[in-house]
Amino acid sequence: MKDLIVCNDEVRQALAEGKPVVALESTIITHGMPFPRNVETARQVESDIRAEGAVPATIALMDGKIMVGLSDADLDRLAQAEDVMKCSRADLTFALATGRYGATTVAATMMAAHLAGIQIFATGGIGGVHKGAEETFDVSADLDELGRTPVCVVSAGAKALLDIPKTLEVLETKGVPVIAFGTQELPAFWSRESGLAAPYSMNSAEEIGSLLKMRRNFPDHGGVLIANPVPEADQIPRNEMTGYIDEAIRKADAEGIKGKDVTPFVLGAILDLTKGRSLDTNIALVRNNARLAARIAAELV
Ligand code: PSU
Ligand code: MN
Repeated sequence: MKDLIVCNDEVRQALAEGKPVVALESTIITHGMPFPRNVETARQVESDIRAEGAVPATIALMDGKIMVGLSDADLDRLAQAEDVMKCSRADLTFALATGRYGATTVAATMMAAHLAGIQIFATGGIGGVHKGAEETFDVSADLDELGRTPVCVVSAGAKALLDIPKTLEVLETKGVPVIAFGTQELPAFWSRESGLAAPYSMNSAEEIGSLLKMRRNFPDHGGVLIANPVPEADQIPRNEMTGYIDEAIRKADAEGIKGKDVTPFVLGAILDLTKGRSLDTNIALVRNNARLAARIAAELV
């Protein structure tokens, strides 16, 4: 395992010295945002984390290795490579064994972060139970990973293109505490509101830190999901978003999009329908999550 995980110097040193480190995923770069704003955002989010006094560790699979902390050159290679695999738990070893480039989803990033000794991970939105899952069985491996791997994931909640009530039910079944930050309501990614109460609410990084310290006594308890609402100024309100999401899902159904292609396709369709506004919101919420994750990481050192 030691040979499979390649931490860059900055991450290796921070982990050795017990400094705060925040993991970042790479599917958001390769499958979640268009070039070149994907790379600009990846760099911006890394510098947001540094500005809060933590070290960013962007995770991806390259040349048969789990890379933890990418150089500028690695990031460019990944963002511009064709045929980058979207890697969740089921795909991780396939990408490593074949030497393919793999972007890690929330699930695979949690696995890699845990192997590297990183406890906090910032992203945009998690995968969940898709609408119509009672027919398609499309339930993201992110939920299973949250149930088994002890990493705290800071997200902006679940996208309203998922079935949010069913997603909450599965998280509860798998024993994952879901904590809304600074609000009682579960945020819905582009929108601050979902119409659903969050199971729990906390108001400071310190409170979240104390929960995570408590969970260290229970190493088989899996992960924690933080749902941090997008800043007010950057949100697209729920009633407006619903129309775009329904239209994008209709398009995906009409074109027969299935399985792991659904989320990237729907995100792309929403980008067109909102004339790019959804991307600005997406970037704002990822940056907001990265800053909170860095503050939580500081509580754990
Ligand atoms: N949400 C976004 N952008 C993304 C994803 C989610 O706004 O790129 C990615 C994350 O990597 C997440 C994955 O883990 O989609 C979920 O995919 P699936 O539903 O196929 O498990
Ligand atoms: Mn899926």
